[in-house]
Amino acid sequence: MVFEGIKKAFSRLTEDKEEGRKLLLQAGVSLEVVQEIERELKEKPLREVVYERLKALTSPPLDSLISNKNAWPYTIIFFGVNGVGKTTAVAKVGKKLLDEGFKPLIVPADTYRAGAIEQLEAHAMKLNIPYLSSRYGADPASLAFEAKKKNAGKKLSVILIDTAGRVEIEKNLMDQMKKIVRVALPDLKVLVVDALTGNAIVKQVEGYEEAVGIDAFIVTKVDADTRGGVFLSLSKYKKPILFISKGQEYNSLDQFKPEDWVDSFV
Ligand SMILES: Nc1nc2c(ncn2[C@@H]2O[C@H](COP(=O)(O)OP(=O)(O)OP(=O)(O)O)[C@@H](O)[C@H]2O)c(=O)[nH]1
Ligand SMILES: [Mg+2]
Repeated sequence: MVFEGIKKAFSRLTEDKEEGRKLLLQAGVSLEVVQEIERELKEKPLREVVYERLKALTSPPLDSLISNKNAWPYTIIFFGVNGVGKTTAVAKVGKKLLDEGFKPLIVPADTYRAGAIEQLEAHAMKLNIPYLSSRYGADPASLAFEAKKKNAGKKLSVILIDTAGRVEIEKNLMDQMKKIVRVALPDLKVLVVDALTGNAIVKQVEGYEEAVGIDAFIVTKVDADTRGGVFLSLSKYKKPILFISKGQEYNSLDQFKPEDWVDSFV
């Protein structure tokens, strides 16, 4: 993948600052990151600036995070705005864990959107991953609690909690998210973001960070992204990308490797 817009922007930045800046914003790089990059370019060559930013997004592999934990179940919660790919990501991570010998349990804690429970159950059944039975209107925090109780002390167990899509400014829904996190006490809080989002990513990250805190990102729809700005925008937050998702297939979940990506940008 080559991000032409960003490449062009970087090559323009030295000759025509305004034009370069505009192109970076168009490529989905947040204004703050554009300004940070401009400052860094006074000190370091472009390739280094970009590589260091991408490197800051590297995550340890998921299995190492889980293995280091003495007390299972290791609990991962997935949240984010509507339609970004949370439910699909839960299924894909579940499959990865199952393939690696862990014992995932899927928790359909989106008890809000019509069809959400069946959607996740269908994935779980197809993949042979156990799931907690859920019903619409049920309290997501109670579901998470039940899942933890069920798996207390079970070796290699990992609980994957799917949650309803919610925009960071919806106060009631964000309060509910806080409650789920308070009760589930997740080991890993994952904000799922869509690579195509553009500048709205800033509000999403900052809204969720303020409400519940974020440990890592999953970036979805990378297969459909021709701009690449999302990676640079996320680099501001000093949090890792746990996975990138590159399609609808279950095995389209990859580790983010900065060395594979730097040539896409410079
Ligand atoms: N091309 C592409 N499509 C994806 C990817 N991940 C998810 N999708 C698609 O995006 C759509 C939404 O995915 P979901 O997993 O339902 O998203 P969600 O965040 O759970 O949505 P809500 O629960 O409604 O908030 C589906 O059609 C998925 O197949 C990806 O990496 N690439
Ligand atoms: Mg969903």
